[in-house]
Amino acid sequence: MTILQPKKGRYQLQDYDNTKRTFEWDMVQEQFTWSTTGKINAAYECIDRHVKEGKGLKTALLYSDSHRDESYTFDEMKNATNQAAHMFRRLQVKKGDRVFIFMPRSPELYITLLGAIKVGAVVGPLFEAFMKEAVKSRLEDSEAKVIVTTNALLPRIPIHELPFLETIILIDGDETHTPPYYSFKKEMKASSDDDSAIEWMDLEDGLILHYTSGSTGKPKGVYHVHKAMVQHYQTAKWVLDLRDDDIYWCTADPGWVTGTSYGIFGPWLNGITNVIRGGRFSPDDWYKTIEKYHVTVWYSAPTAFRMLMAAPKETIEKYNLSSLRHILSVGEPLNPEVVKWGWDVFQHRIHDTWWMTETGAMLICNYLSEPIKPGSMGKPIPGIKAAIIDNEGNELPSNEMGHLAIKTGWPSQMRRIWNNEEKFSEYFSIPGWYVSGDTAYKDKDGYFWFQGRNDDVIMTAGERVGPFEIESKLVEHPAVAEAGVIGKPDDVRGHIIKAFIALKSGYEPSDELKDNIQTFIKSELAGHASPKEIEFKEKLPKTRSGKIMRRVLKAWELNEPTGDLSTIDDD
Ligand code: 6R9
Repeated sequence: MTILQPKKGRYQLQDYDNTKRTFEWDMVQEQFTWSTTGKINAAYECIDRHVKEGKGLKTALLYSDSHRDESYTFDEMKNATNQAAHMFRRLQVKKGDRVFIFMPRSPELYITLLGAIKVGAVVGPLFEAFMKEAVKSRLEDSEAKVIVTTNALLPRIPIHELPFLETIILIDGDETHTPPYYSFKKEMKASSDDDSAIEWMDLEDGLILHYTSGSTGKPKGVYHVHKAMVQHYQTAKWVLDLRDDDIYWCTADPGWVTGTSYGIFGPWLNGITNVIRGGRFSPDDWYKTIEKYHVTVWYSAPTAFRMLMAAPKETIEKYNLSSLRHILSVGEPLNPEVVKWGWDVFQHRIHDTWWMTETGAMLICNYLSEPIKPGSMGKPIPGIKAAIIDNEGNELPSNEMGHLAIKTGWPSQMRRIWNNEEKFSEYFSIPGWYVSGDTAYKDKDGYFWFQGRNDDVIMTAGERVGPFEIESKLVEHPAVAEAGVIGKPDDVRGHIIKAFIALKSGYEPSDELKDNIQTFIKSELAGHASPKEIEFKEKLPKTRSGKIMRRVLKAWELNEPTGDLSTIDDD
């Protein structure tokens, strides 16, 4: 596919090259309270700051699910988060305590999360789908003191096995509860909405603890500090291109880092109207949401785009999606086929962004003002240096595959892995660099191309093959909805390529179809890249954030234990 040129217009990052030359992070910090008081609170900067600046009546949150349809102004959010802060204070929450939030998306999730940050707690958001063992291991590891949850999820919290857990706040609790259980409604009613509960923090004080999506093994508690907001704020401007009148929708759940960095901090630090849609994905529901709220900026993930792409053509034709002006993607490689689809159906480029739970915010991105090479993650944001390095830390020439690494010291870089100093230091084993664990190359124009997680790269008959390239080609085949590719050990070739494929509706597995797909890859990509084996599956194992778990495909193949499956999306 050819390069997609930018549309003419004025964007928040108008001159990439010049900004890259002149920008420094300290310039951003200066506009928050930090510059006058030396202290900060990310929740205050998200909400209260805008009220103080006269935007109290602006809509902050547009929430809906199948039962509720509500909207909150910045004024209302300020009062509600202050009340939540007073509630936490009364329940003895102190600066640095871990407060976990375990519930489906709802306004209360956002209110309690920000309220806990207001009193200086380190918040830990958990996907509602986690079962008992997953919940337990995270609460245990973090020594959580408080959990906010719902009656329905309560059976999954083994309270008696968690000595540190002192307080359980039930969103749908009632007057009859006795400690350690508290009713959210009752406690909120008893709380003042003044701002005296706000704890003023240092830039390096704890903000959030995200247990990673686990696409590579046991979940780790990635610890971020308040200073991360500097990068959330700035990338939301440059990359999401947010402006005052935007209606912004990030489809991610706060249980995943995208759902906090860009579902909470990025938009609200910029005072933007934020759409939250509860419930599960369906193409109709998603298009309806864009139409209903006149969404202008939409941040989602390849897995969702692929599902929308697989829906019948008539689905999209029912809706008016003309409000959209900017579409972005994160979480997995964005197949060129998906970019092409986006261009055809929305007349917009889909902008890929690359980052990780550990990096806290976007690092390599495509921008409205820059050309896009479909299949590439784009170029580093101003203020960070990304490179492809070898095992010794030498930078590799363009087009050579190696470790994707970042020069250390960006604002939203993780500061610790909770309780795991050793794991933390593994990321920094090459002095001066953060080593991401992803393999990539950089082309002569400075664009980065994702090749795979380090352990996903396949060596077959002496050739190094990135699974992503083959998967992208596979999904171009008319019968293929999704594909996951692994290397299967082989005595002769080292590894052979095996593809797991979910078919689009209307197609049935058959040997002819296998042949046809293999021939397709041979003629379109390369003989050595064609999967020697193909297995059809109803669906592929994916994390809740939509990443294909190649680790699980490998374990299936080798009849090995699949390891930690707490983050698998199995409904
Ligand atoms: C934000 C997030 C991080 C891993 C990362 C990489 C993969 C993310 C990507 C991408 C290709 C992109 N990843 N964005 N791969 N292109 N644009 O996803 O965080 O859940 O921690 O995952 O996801 O492998 O290392 P997290």
